[in-house]
Amino acid sequence: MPMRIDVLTLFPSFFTPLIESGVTGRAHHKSLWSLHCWDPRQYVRNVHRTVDDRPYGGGPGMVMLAEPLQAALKDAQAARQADASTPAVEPAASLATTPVILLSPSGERFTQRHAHALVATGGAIFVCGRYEGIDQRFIDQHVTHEYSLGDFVLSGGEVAAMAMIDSAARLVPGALHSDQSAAQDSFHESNDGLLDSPHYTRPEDWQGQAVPEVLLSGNHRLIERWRREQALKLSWQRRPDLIHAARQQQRLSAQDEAYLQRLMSAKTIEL
Ligand code: 9D3
Repeated sequence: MPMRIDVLTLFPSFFTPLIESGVTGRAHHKSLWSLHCWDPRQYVRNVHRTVDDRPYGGGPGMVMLAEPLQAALKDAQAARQADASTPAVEPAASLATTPVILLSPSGERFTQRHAHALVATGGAIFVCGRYEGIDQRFIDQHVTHEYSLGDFVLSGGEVAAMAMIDSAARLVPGALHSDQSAAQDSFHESNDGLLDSPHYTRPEDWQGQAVPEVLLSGNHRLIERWRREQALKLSWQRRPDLIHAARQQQRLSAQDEAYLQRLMSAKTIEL
């Protein structure tokens, strides 16, 4: 199922790297997904092409007008509808079920689970805010989901939208060279939601630093166990929440628990 992404943005040029470069660029070239940007400014008739105005009630900054955003949204929805009624595209990408996602610092934190959901729905329409924000009435009328990248301040929604689109586009079937790469990622289900273990390549000795011996052993069971323990150790050190989540989902074996026990009782973390 080809995924279709539509973006409402005052800065369409931000998004070109996604379709030109890297994994997402190659997948786009293979028509595994498509990207369509809609600039609200193009829907304003006055000479200044005004897309913002001063906030009612006063205060700093400007607020994006509802009307140009709605006009852009209508065209995006109509284009998706036309796309969905061509035989090549699955009906799953239809208007009624298409999420309208607002990028917002007040939104729910975006995770790998949301990236998978984006692929499953056949894409979404992203709404990027600039200035202090968007007229709440547009949000109330049209937005179905609000997502944030995390607790830091961006200049607008574009960079957040790019991150989310990137995370979804690389999951589209056929986008990655091997299905194993996605499966070994941090946060992916088959890594039980743990952080990734460290990676090494040539040379065997780099500036006096050796590659861990086990990786040169050729013993694949031993290597697998070492990587699992590295993932457990790193997650325990940096993201104990991921250990707790994996335990709650019963994704930690008796062997994993024994290793974690040794970690917690060790005076140093050389294990
Ligand atoms: C003064 C209050 N600010 C809210 C924290 C105003 C404000 C800051 C930044 C309003 C909008 C923005 C622009 N940010 C986004 O549009 C945004 C965002 C972000 O800033 N951080 C993390 N995720 C996201 S998703 C969209």
